[in-house]
Amino acid sequence: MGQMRGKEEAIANFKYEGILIEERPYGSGHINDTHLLVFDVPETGKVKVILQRMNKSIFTEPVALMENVMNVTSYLRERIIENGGDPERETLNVIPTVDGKPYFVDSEGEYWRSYKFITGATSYDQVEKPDDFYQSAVSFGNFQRLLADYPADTLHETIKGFHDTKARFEVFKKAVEADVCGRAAFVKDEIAFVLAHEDVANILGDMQAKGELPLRVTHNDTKLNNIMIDDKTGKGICVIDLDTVMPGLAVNDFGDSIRFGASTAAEDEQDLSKVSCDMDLFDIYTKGFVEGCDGKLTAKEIEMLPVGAKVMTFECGMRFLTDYLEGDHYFKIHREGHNLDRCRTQFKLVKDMEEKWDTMNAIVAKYA
Ligand code: ADP
Ligand code: GN1
Ligand code: MG
Repeated sequence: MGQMRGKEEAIANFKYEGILIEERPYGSGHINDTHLLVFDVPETGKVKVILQRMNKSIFTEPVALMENVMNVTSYLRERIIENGGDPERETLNVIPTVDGKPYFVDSEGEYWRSYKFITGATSYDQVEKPDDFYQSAVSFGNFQRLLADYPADTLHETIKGFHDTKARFEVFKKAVEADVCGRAAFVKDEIAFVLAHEDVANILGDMQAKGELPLRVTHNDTKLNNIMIDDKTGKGICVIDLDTVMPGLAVNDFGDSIRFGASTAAEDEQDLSKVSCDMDLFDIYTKGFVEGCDGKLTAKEIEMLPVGAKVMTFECGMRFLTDYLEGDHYFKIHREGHNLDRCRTQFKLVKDMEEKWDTMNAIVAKYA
């Protein structure tokens, strides 16, 4: 009820033109509430926009988050114009409120923001054509390259320790101990799997602490459905979902893409026999990412790309399992046991990667 009213308030307070003719929930993100609005604008015709209620329990500082988004998108806009690109389609464009703010706070204290809709492009939940995956790799690589000189220390850390896998391992152990929903007994195998992989939780943090991996401005949520692919040219045109742009590790941006896009099945597939890490897709993504970063990655970073894939997949599975144990308060679920299903696909992928480890390293070596 409250959310309904909040949405109407938000619609009335953003600087929109024309008459609202359609609105519906949109996309398959796990975090924000996304809506598509369609306006009929005199002389222009139909204009679509994205309206999102930001997830305030996850992003506890929405104002700082929107400051990041504004700063990063204006920076990208300049780079895109310098390169002769189209800033209306190649980066997110925030629609301000009538009083010029990048967000709106409704009467219940919920935060809303709105983006111009990127038309003529699609965000895919699963790889349909291998080239789409290649395009997403080039786009995420380019994103990192374009932001290589961005003053990283001016970015707010929107979620503290977001990819601190070691810290997430500790949180996981606490969730098992607390077992607030009495679910631990049903997931003994999955818990044992996590505990047996403590080394995976530590490896990247340890290397970063020793200065073996540089901190860069990274996206940190590099799912295939966070890239818009042009319907006509098939090119990756825009990186979206900028909530987690923060200093991070390049290998994690690579890895998160692999865990989602190189899987032969959906993230929540229940038939685990369908889930594996496709080595052709792994190859294609590696090629695109290394090309997109265009010489910016160190030899060590390239060497550690397979580790990034394994760590991000392990971490994500552990996060899903933690959320299952804690009563599904973080990721949106659409059925009973949804987070457990998601956890199981991730652990199946980790096992599969362990079996294909030599192949993965050999593929990466080709592009080093
Ligand atoms: P979440 O953090 O919940 O994943 P996203 O910002 O990724 O939220 O948005 C969810 C989905 O909405 C995206 O996967 C994409 O399909 C769609 N979307 C978001 N922003 C735009 C945009 N500017 N233009 C077109 N589609 C968009
Ligand atoms: C969330 O927001 P979305 O759906 O793109 C999550 C990612 C996870 C992903 C798993 C802010 O991504 O970290 O990898 O779900 N985003 C946040 O699908 O936690
Ligand atoms: Mg998203």
